[in-house]
Amino acid sequence: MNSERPVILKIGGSAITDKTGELAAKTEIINRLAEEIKRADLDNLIIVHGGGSFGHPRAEEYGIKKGYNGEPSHKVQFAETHHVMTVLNGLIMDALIWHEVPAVSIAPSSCLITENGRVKFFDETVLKSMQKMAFTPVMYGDAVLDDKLGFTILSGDQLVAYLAIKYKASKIVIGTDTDGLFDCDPKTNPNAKSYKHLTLAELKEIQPKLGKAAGTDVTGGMGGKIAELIPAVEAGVHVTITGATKGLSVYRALTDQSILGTEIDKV
Ligand code: IP8
Repeated sequence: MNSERPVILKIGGSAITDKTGELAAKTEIINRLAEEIKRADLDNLIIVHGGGSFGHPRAEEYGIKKGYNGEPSHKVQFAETHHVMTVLNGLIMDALIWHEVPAVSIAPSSCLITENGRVKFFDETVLKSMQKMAFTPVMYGDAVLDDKLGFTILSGDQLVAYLAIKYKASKIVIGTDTDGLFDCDPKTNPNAKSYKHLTLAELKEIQPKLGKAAGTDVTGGMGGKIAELIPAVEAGVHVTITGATKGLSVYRALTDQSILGTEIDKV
């Protein structure tokens, strides 16, 4: 029986895929992250990954987030958007299992329904049993059914915050493609200044200024992702944002060591 509060790791789609391409996985990074997750050896870890160049281009092209348009072909497009997420998920599962992490995939579209894009119903039965047996559940941003819209896109970040609040997570670790949050885009501005530590009040102040993603992102780039995390920070969950593309950052964050990145606390 596992009674520890969970750690929730979000692996950003921008870190594990090339978001300027389509269906372009960065398998070396996925593999190294799996190695770091194994090395961290956490009993109560929940992993959530993003869509990157798998989910986002399809979701954008087919207008999945806006909801069902009544055409039978739109349902096939919903199915395809969900399916490409399972393909990316499969690559991550391959790497985790290869590294002997007891990882089992849980598709959000099979246990969760939203209402106007917000989580309304979540059947936690399987997730809880997995946690009791110290499996590592792996979820992801997904195309999901929606009570009002027919279907929509659930971002991995909304899911992370939802799970963190529901299960009183000890912390959230976000592995992304930059070393934390910056005052401007570090990829285009060499003078970008990183935030080492932010309080909730400071986070709320900078959130509207945070940039859009490079490539297609139907869930709003870094600004949208941080907006989703704010309720978890409000609930007192510590958040660490670090670079997943650099070796050992995620391992260090998972094992409470100092990292290059941004630490966020309520006060
Ligand atoms: O990358 C979006 O998840 P995110 C998932 O966490 C899809 O925003 C299907 C676009």
